[in-house]
Amino acid sequence: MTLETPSVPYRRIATEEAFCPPEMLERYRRLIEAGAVDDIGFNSMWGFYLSSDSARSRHIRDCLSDVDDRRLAHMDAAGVDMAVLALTSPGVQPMPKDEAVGFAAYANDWLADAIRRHPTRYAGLAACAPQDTEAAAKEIERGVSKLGLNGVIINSHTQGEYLDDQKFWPIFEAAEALDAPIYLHPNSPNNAMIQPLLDKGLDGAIYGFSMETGMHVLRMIIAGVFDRFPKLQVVIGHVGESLPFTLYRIDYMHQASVASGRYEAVKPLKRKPSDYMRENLHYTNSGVAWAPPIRFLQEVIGADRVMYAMDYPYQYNVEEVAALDALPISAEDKAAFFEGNARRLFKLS
Ligand code: 1DF
Ligand code: MN
Repeated sequence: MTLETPSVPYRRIATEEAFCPPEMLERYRRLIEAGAVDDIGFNSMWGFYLSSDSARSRHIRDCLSDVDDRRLAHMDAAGVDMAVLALTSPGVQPMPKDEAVGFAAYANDWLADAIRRHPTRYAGLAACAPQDTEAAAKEIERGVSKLGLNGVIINSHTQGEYLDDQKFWPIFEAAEALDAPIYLHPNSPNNAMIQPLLDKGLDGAIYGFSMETGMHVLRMIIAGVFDRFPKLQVVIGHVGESLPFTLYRIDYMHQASVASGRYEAVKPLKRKPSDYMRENLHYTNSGVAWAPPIRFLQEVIGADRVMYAMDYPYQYNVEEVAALDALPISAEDKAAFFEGNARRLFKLS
């Protein structure tokens, strides 16, 4: 295999790479046509990507389900040695409960087959259906222990519900027990928050995704998820969905809320919000091939928690890899970013 990008003293492992079995887009099409999903963001985004004739939409449709020649050629052209694949957002989460449980298992089997065909190029995350928490915990166990998957993908809210609700905590229990990280990937903002974003085209990856997912992580921290599951590791993309930039203010205002007793839901935590952000979260640069926020993350969080991601096929730009190869950081931090941190966290051999 010859890479078109220069050879470098590390392997490039991309960690937020989307796929889906072809049947999933067919199911999305049917659900949308039947008006069966009460989710404005889902209907808007997938209604568009499934019907639009734009080059971007066609690229997304063509690439998502190809985990053989086309994707490998794209990875080769970009110099990506290995991709950690995850069921594209919002995965099974908008589906009716029973359908979601069945399709998560199907998608995990499909993914495991792809990894078996290309074991040096792919690893993957297990999907689950939070709609049925007990089934989700079992599927996580099956995905990691039996299929050999490397973690869990959850595409943020499930029909407007967030994982800080204790009914979902068996999912955390399973992930923590298996030492399997949970990638909390964006979803469109739910119906209660999407309208003023949608009005100006801000609901998606441009801004709404980060708002929604950053809020989801904060809800989990505030609810005490990491006091209850201290070994749990959650991965967030898009340079931490912009959260680390406001870390000082989050600590300050959280403490102020606790001290003044303003909110019933804001109870004292064992540690500061920023402590969980440094010890229970890992971060990827997905979608952000830009040195300043990556270096900022490495400075305030730690270079051992910041990993490379491309966000294929939504953001496939070969030049971004060269820009990241040129990051003005130490050789050691760069190797950790592209390879070492992902190897350690996802247990890649
Ligand atoms: C988009 C972006 C869609 C990302 C995604 O999944 C996604 C997009 C449906 O641009 O519409 O994962 N992303 O992570 O940036
Ligand atoms: Mn993504």
